[in-house]
Amino acid sequence: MVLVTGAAGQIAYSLLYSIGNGSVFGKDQPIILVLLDITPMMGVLDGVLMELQDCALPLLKDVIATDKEEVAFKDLDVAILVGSMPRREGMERKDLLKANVKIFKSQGAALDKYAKKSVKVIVVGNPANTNCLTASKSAPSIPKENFSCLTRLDHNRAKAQIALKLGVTANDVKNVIIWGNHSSTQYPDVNHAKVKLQGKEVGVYEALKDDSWLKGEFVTTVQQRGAAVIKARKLSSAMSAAKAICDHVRDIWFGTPEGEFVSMGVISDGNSYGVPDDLLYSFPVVIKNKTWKFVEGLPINDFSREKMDLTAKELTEEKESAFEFLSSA
Ligand code: NAX
Repeated sequence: MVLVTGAAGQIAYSLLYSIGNGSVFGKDQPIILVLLDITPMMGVLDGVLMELQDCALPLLKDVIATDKEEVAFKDLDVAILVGSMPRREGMERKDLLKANVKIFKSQGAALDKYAKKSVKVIVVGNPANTNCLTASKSAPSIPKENFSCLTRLDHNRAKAQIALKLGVTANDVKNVIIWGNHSSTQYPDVNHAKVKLQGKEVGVYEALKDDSWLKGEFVTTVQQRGAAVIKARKLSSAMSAAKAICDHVRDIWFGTPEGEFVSMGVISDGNSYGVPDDLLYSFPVVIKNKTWKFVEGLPINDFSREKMDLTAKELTEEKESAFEFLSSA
């Protein structure tokens, strides 16, 4: 059982087909898809349901479309929480956070009550890190390690920028890191990244020989890529977001390749990379047997340290505001 929320939205429109055709959970894993959206979107959701049926996907055993949490969260193996309250013009950051705390508190409680205890929860809806933390805090019977938020799109953007610059494909670039918040304070770090050039693995700094680009334009391009897509498309990233969700969930399900790590927002333990305890922060992780572990012992230089602390500070502030709303909601 796999739930996608925000199922009538634009990311889901790309995502549902990939889940249904076996690109995420494998070509021999039958799937029941549950689609949740809010009541006013039920008409649109009906159209999505019809289209999914019309895809005639052999692995898709059933599709359930609903606006009820008690139906949507029942017996789930995986919950992909895409739906959230979007920022409207003139809306204050705090008001946006407050509206989302309400949604993710309610969905966390529904996970706690109805889903399997082994459920893997992936939060995409923004502010993704803090929404993920809110859901986890509202689902105390589910291990907090089962919750993660999407920073894989940022990770993929970083890989792609390096690949473009070197004239290779994204597959030839590995071990980039996104640290921190899925926001413009995130820090894309390629100090530990490698690129395959003429069959040999080389460090990205060594391969590019352009430190000022790597420390300047590269970082801001990745940080602001979401805004650049909105400006150009008049809509936010959807195809690339759906692809990143597939990468993220597939790695949880099947593990990361030997010698490679990926970025995802997970709960900090206070002992890793100087990040304060109990923050939902994006780290480099490896995954095996559906369990993630921090990549340990990477040396952090002063340039990185400063950027990692800055995004931690933003997340700490978001967390404090969210917790205020959480206790008063
Ligand atoms: P859309 O506005 O197209 O779709 C969102 C859908 O969520 C709508 O159908 C809406 O009715 C539904 N929804 C709202 N509240 C809900 C609730 N309480 N329960 C169930 N459904 C609810 O947005 P879309 O482009 O699909 O983006 C979805 C979310 O992903 C946004 O919050 C967006 O900011 C976020 N993103 C996060 C990314 C990440 O890397 N973490 C990248 C892409 C994307 O920007």
